Amino acid sequence: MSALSLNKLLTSTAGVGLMTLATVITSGEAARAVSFGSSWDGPGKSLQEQLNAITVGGPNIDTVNNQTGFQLFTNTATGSSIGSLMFEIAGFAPTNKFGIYNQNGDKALLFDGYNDSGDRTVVDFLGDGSVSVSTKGYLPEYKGSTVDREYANFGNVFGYYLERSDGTTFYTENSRNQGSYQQAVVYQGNNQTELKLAGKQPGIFTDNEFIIAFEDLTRAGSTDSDFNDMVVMVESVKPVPEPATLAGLGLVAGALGLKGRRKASKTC
Ligand SMILES: [Ca+2]
Ligand SMILES: [Ca+2]
Ligand SMILES: [Ca+2]
Repeated sequence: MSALSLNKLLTSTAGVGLMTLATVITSGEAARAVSFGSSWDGPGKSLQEQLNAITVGGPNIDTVNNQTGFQLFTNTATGSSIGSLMFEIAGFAPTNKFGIYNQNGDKALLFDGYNDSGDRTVVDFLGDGSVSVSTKGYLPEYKGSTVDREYANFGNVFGYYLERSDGTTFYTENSRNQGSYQQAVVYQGNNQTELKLAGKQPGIFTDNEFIIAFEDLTRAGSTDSDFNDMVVMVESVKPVPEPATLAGLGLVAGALGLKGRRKASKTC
């Protein structure tokens, strides 16, 4: 193959990769804008109003324009992530469960139905592939009590889920939801807004922290789309592209890598 045709091939390969990436990013952009309905919980209970109510400094979080579209995460260097249950404004609050799931659909429970505002969980992503969860309750009847759970062969690429008592489960990955509807909105810390979470000291919402806000009614049925039904802040996690995006990035990286090597060899 001549240098010219190889160059053409590499350029077109890079082009395909970039096009794939562009397509994925475009679909991600489209998926991120969820429109809120009028909450059935009454006045002052919308996600925007509830976040405003705990904002003690800096700009308010904009629940519409600050949506990230993040769906999957992995751990950061500590190998451990803390989650704080911010609030649940839902009829199902006493029974809704919250946790992480992996790509096989295996679940690890972080907050049980009885957990409430102010409770916290720690997830350790262990070197043997298991995860260890330790959840502490702060309601008077649970004060000081910690529940530990272990999950083998879990891995460290995960999304967040909300599971109702009837077994209906909603995922941060839209593709896993009934009708592929978006059931969670995700916000990343901006290093400016100061929040006061239930039962905690106030602090800056840093870019290492994320708010995961779930809607517990499916859009296939009757729903208020208020996304205030289970709201949890997590930290020490990093968003990862979805599998489709990973494939696109692989194509791009491969094509660019080949181009880079070709250029390097030409220089010497
Ligand atoms: Ca609600
Ligand atoms: Ca609860
Ligand atoms: Ca709702």
